[in-house]
Amino acid sequence: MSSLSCGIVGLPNVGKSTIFCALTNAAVESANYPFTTIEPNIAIVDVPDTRLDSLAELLNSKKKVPTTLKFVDIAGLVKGASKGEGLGNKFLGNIREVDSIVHVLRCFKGETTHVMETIDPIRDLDIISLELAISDLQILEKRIVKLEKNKRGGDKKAIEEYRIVEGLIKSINNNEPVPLSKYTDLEESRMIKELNLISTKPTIYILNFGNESIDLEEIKKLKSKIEERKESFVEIYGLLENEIKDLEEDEKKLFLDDYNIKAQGLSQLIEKSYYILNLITYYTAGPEESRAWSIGDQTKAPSAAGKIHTDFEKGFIRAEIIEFQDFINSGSEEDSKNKGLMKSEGKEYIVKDGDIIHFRYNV
Ligand SMILES: Nc1nc2c(ncn2[C@@H]2O[C@H](COP(=O)(O)OP(=O)(O)O)[C@@H](O)[C@H]2O)c(=O)[nH]1
Ligand SMILES: [Mg+2]
Repeated sequence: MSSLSCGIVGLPNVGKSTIFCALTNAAVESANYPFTTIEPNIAIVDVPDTRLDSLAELLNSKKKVPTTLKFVDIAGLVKGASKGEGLGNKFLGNIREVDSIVHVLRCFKGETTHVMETIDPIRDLDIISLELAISDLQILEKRIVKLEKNKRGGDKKAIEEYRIVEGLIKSINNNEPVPLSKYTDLEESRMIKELNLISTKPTIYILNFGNESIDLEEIKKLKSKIEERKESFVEIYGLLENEIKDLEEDEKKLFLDDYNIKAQGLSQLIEKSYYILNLITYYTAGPEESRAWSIGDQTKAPSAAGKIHTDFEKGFIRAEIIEFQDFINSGSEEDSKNKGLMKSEGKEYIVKDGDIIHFRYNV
């Protein structure tokens, strides 16, 4: 099973690797994957899921398998990366391969040097966004030259794609978010997907605080800038969370209370990263194993079944579904069934977040 990936990006010395390290070694590390740190810079972490916890507890499941996300610690980009500065092209290539972007902004002060000398996360955000945008523009401009030729030959597809690429160039040039919702047509969204643009990947920002951080006024400005971009952020004390990762839960809590930090940023980061990927979760549940499966929003039952095994999709007959709350209230599959709370759905059924599913198939 492959997990979707989140690439951690930002300038050098903003705390990316510290956050990555806290992620890989924290309690959230996936117990179901023996080598969670596949390569030094790739880690698979469990997505916290209270619904799965309840199911596994109710059914006394021997095994509990949450969904996972892959985090990739991408080396720091610098100003001029899109022109190849500081191995920029290689790192930009790595960013092109991930499904979403986690952009770390340094809000902590301290002795660690900063490539731009001063601590200014708004400036940093602009520097990185600009490099990412230029890198996308380079791809789009190459593409448009090619399309121009095919367009002259009267190729209908080329004419259509030309129109899309032109629109994308315009939005990126204007420093606007790419209006993905405008391209609802299946063919349009396929064309856009194939371009693999960084600008079309969902982004989440990490405001990385420390013992000493930038002042409240600046934090406020930064937050509203991110909100203007219609993107979201998580506040993290990266170094601190990395230091307390091995403590017991109650010790951790004491520590965080001491610093007056409410929730742990790391778990928030994982939850939000999952959310922005537009994923929903369905469950299979039983005494042997309770398991969470992630699928895209609007996925039909056979394709959801295919996540478990290709045979489930090929031989799909029907899906027997109990909604999460009904299952919990009834206490078991049997009791839900007896109360008439189990629905039988066919090939056209669109799986909903929280469905507990038993697939019937035939091979
Ligand atoms: N004072 C302080 N130092 C930090 C914090 N986070 C990271 N650092 C230090 O900054 C340096 C660079 O951190 P690192 O995570 O390697 O940054 P990266 O280059 O973005 O991967 C290291 O020496 C860290 O110990 C923080 O919150 N506060
Ligand atoms: Mg690093």
